[in-house]
Amino acid sequence: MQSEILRHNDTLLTQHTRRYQFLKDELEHNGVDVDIILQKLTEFQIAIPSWALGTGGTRFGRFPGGGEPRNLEEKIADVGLLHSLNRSSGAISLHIPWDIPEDAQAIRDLAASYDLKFDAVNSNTFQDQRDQEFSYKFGSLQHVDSQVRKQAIDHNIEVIRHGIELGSKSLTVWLSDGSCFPGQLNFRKAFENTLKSLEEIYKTLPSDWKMFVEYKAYEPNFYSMTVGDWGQSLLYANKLGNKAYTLVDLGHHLPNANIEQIVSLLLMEGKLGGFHFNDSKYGDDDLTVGSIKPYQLFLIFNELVSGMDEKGLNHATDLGWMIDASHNVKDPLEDLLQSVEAIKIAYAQSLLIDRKTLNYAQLNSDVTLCQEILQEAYRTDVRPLVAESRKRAGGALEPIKLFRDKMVRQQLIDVRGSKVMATGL
Ligand SMILES: [Mn+2]
Repeated sequence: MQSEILRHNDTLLTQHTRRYQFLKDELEHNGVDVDIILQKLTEFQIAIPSWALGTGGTRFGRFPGGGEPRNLEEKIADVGLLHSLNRSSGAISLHIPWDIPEDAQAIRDLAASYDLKFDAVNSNTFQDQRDQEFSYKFGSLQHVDSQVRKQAIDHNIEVIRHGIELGSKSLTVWLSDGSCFPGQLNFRKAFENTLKSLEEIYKTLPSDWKMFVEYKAYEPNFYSMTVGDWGQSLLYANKLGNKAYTLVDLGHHLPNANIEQIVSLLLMEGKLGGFHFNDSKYGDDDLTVGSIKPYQLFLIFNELVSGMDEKGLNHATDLGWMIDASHNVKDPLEDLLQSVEAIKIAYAQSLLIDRKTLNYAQLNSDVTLCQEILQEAYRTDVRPLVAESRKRAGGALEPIKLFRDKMVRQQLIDVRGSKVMATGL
């Protein structure tokens, strides 16, 4: 692939250089250190979840596009391919039990051969597995029956064990627990049961691990969710201890929630642990990042960068960054390339915000100037900057173009077949 990337970059080099030089001159004229921004862009990696490599499903139907990965090894190969194209997808996030590694060392070696790390491992107590004794129909960690809770706790501990074998450093717990009808659940009891269960899991976390408590406003439960919003997640994270954090998934809020403010306050409290990127129009739509609300994504990155800088955090490594999207109509690999690109664009724009002047404008309650500063950054076409950082890291100037020119999907179909369906949502 490396020689093909070089050839591809050569054919686009003249055009790219012209665009990049124009932007660089503009930015440097405004006092921006372009090399520092390129460096930050290169370091910023976004993990790919193993369940996003197949065509996503809805509860109505699923239309696999062919060439989907048939096993964990092929999922790793797909993420490796993405990473070779964009040099920004250097980690994979596994889901247990869909991706149980049979030979952990072999899987580790395979991932390393693609320059991939293992991001958070994800437990699953939102489905019943064929061989499990008790059902999660009425919840898992919240369940009224202690035997069900114990089964769910043991599963999470097993997930941590798999993660340790792979070199992962965090566990993401997302619970579908809640209720569909008023009166079904004693809210306080459900919270207490969930907290006690999480404590049991937390106790087994290695000292250098983090636990992410992901919230979601609704679905599959439609009356209450036991970890329904950032307030509830923060309650759990605070009670559990300093290895527990809140995880924000962009699709898990009620409509029009001010996610950037949530992010800002969680960072202030030192409790923002990780991030799941996607986009949505109505609910948890799992659409391509930046496809519906790119300005919101930029405003979120504004708060992320501002909050991380205030705390002296490393943008690339101190929080967990992952895509969590998977839908029905696009080639999943092209979709992921678009998502990563959208994230990098929003990140680059947020690095261009004139924070000194913004601070001055805020202190003077100069509302107009505040908006001008934000939109000056947002309306800068930073694509040549993102492409330049990718080129310097050995990636392709236009990953999707190369993916198509090389007919990668057809090659995958030739090897894997047209009727395969990857495990996933
Ligand atoms: Mn998520």
